[in-house]
Amino acid sequence: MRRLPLVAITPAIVLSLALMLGVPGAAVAQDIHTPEGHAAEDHVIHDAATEARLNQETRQRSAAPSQAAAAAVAADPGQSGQWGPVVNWPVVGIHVALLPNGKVLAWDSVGDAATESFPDQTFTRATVYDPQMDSQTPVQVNTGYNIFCAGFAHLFDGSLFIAGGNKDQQLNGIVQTHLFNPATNTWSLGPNMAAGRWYPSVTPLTNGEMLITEGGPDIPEVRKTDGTLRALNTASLNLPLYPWMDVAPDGRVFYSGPDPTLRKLDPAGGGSWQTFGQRDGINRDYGSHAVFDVGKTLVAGGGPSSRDARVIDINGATPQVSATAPMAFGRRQHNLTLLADGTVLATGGNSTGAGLIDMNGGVYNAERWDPATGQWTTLAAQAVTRQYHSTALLLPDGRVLSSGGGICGTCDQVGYLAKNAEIFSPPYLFKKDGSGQLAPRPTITDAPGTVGYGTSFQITTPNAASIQKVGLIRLGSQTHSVEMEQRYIPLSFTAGSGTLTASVPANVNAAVPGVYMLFIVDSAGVPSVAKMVTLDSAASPSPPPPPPPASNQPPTTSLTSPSNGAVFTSPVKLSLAASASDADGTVVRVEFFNGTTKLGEDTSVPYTLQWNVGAAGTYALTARATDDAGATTTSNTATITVKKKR
Ligand SMILES: [Cu+2]
Repeated sequence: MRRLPLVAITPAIVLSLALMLGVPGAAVAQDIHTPEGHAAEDHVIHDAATEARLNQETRQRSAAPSQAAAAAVAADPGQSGQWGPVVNWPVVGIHVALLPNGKVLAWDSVGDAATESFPDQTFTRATVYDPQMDSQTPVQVNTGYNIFCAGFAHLFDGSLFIAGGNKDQQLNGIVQTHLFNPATNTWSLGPNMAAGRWYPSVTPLTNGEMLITEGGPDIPEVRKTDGTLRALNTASLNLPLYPWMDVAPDGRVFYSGPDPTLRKLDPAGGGSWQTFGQRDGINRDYGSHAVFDVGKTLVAGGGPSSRDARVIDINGATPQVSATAPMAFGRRQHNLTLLADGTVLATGGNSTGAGLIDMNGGVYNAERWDPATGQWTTLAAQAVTRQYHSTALLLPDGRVLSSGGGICGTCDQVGYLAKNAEIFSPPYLFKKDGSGQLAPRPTITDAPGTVGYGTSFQITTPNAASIQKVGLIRLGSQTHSVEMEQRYIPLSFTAGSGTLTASVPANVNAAVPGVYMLFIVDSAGVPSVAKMVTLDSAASPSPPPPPPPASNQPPTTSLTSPSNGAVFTSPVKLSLAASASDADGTVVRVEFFNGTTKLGEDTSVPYTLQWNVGAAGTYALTARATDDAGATTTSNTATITVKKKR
């Protein structure tokens, strides 16, 4: 075995070495960090019969390691959870989004064989899966485009906005944007982007706009609420494919990875970036992230199949990164998914650093991270290895849909295709008495369909007295290990008789407006089935009137010379002097008066004036100061007498 020289080895170098040296069972031929390398990696041509064989082969080759992994954890589903059967699907679950009706929209590309083997790229295979009926409804994209490798997230009304896709057999990006209407299961085209995008991220913004980042041109674009696009011309920045972008409590968009440099994008106007420090020393290429609380992100795995996990807190001015327990397994090509109780589930991936797929390195056990303890718990093993092009999505009933995998050159070289899905029931759904029976669940009898920010709302439930947690989870949109929008919002609440009164955060950035799943969790840790609730800023109480502009304080001034009552003999050259200051600004001038007659002025300290007095008489002298806001103050009066020379 060759030893590496003892030099400083960065994670990036480790990863590169892993890619160069390869790992048994893993075929890695391309640098998948670049769009070109990725396209080359995906380039494979084979027929439907081969695909069917691969699908079977993957299941067969997963069987033994899956069983070994299952044997390593308690069989009691109350401790380890439970995986449902593997069910064949009409598409590979490469892109999945939960719809407001509780169904799942999923799509892949143009066929079972590799995308680039098909000259016809004018459609996309897509399905709406109903987890309650376990049924599929074909919803093929019929706009004339393939939305393979697009970015997507929900608009305020729960419909889906999709940016980019696959243009041709060379795997170029498309300029088209799409909309999916879940009420009618129909697709439509939106405006064209400035250039084609393939592997972009889409991020819902607080004001209803949708941010489109990377996957092609470095200038982000924003879908405005009127449906047209604007470019962030002053925010051009090269970032990795499918960047991890989530709205921060301050309204900017936080970039948490996959590369280690933390950043924020202000999408207002032409856009601007702020760069912070490094998250950690790991380039978390094909790692995953989850926004598990307001302004708090968990990142885990990625790069060389790291076990490492970190928490990033962006509630302050500067991101604070803290360590948390590492996963039990190193993972890459896995998925992090929020669970109904605000914990985080890790599923799938490989532990050997393989770029896309290692049939001998699959991680079959799920793991659950609890933010309250910072610890991971190893859970039951799924039946099929799920690595590149696999996804995981929280369902409204608290289970997790784990689907997809395959469709790439390396995948075919090693016999990997997972055109199927399996559903995980987390331990919270089972009794803790070892019986393996489902636990009784708290129920939401009623809750409003729309709530505003900074308001309270009533949740009707017969379980009010036992509820320990109330939270909102935004509908998920996941592909390529990247969750584009899911986030957990804990709600404070009080329990009454048969009702809970829950409070929605006042900060609209904490929970971007749109459709959320409302979960209540009882004292046994069992979650309800979710009720869909729309967070609507327009339904919020009218904001308090803006504070009046800070009122200007007038300057102060005092006539210091001559003194009151002074007597002079004419002719005399009088020296007038005044002091003046302004607490909230500057003094711009001091004028000197005899009665109402201005004698002259001075604009700088010391404020003085020479005044030649010829005529005898009594004079009432004042100074008047003016500040930078135009306010004036008149000084004390010095009454002086000038006598005639005898
Ligand atoms: Cu891909």
